[in-house]
Amino acid sequence: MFRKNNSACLLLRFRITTATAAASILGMLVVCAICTNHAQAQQSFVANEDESKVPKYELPPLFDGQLAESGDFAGGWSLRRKQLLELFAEQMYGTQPTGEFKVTCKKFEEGPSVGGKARRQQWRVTISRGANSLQVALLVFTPASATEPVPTFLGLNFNGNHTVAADPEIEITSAWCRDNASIGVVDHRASEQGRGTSQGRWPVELIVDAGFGVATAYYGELDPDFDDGFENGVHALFPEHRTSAELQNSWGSIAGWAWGLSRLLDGMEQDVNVVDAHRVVVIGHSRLGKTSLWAGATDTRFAAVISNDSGCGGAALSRRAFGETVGRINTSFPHWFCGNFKRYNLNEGELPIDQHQLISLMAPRPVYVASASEDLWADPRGEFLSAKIASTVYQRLGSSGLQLAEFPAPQTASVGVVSYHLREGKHDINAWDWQNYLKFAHQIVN
Ligand code: GTR
Repeated sequence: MFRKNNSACLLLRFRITTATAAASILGMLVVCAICTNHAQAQQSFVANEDESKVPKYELPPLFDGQLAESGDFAGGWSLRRKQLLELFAEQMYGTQPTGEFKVTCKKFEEGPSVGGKARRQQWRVTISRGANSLQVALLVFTPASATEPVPTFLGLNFNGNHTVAADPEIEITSAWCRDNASIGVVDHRASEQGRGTSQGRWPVELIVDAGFGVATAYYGELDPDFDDGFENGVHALFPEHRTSAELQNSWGSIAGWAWGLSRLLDGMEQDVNVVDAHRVVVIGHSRLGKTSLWAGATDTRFAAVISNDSGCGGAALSRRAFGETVGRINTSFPHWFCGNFKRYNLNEGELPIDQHQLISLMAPRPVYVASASEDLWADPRGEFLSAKIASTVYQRLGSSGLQLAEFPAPQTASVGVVSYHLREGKHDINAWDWQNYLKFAHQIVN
């Protein structure tokens, strides 16, 4: 009996050892493959900007034939949506933590702005977990004439709240900023010189004149945008959820910023009573457009979603490999996505998902995908196609899809439940973009 047990034990140990060895060899092979792909992606990357060189590709389906035929599309779609959301979290953006946390919100400043047209409020949003906490300044402008809470745009900014408007009362962030002498950032510290330098991207007057509010926070206060092994920002609140050799599906920075947008929405819901938290449009440009899409997908409290020039990892189809590619983005910004996403460097065809499915996760809420004609790095056509293809889900849910049949000429905007525009010009967000976003946002007002 003893012997038998002993040999069973030995056998078990042998099996475990063999399994462990096999797993580590497999692990090493996977790591090697990732490294090789990584190295290849790094070596002399030349972006394809020639439509005729886009590889042949087949997109993963929005839903299967069974759901298409079923009499209960909405019911089936909610299950399929959950499945897609999980795939995006597992394979691309990384899962968000499940641990408990607390959000509190305290107003620290208020006054008139924009020549008296706007009311400015500054709130300190504190996200805490046990003894640790993180503070983010939320800047809110609402029309001075508003007598009730207003529908509001919420988006993160790149360089600090003080860059959003030339308003001397706006607090200058003390968080880490990317060095940029032209806006007064030296030794990673922002300064007075940056005040108002991003105002072209935040036309506060236009927005409040249209009866909307606009709220923003500096993305670096949620998570500094450099590869720090997820030691700081929101990641530091959940050390058990940090990316490690075992945890390759854990949240990257884009997921961190998106999670932060949800916490700002928590704060707005709880305390910021000048805004209507049921009518918040989440918006973002470029990497922050990728972020607004992931925020809109993971948090259906956002009433509508706008992605401006979000490109690779945002609205653009990864399989087209046009402009910035998966390999390139993972090499330049290894902290943006989860570890698993690196498996798809130079290997987009193996992705179980693609970005048209991300757009479909907004349905039936209004979604706006926008591109700029000279922003080939972000693949305008790939962004358009995502919105166009995702429209099927909107239609099946009884709403309407994108009204444009073909990729349009520059300066064309099609504004509806699924909206798309191609602005003439470069990678940026400007007043023309916002004029269309305001038209779009009117549909959530009534
Ligand atoms: C680029 C990056 C893009 C885009 C952009 C931005 O360097 O390749 O994916 O996100 O930055 O955020 O401005």
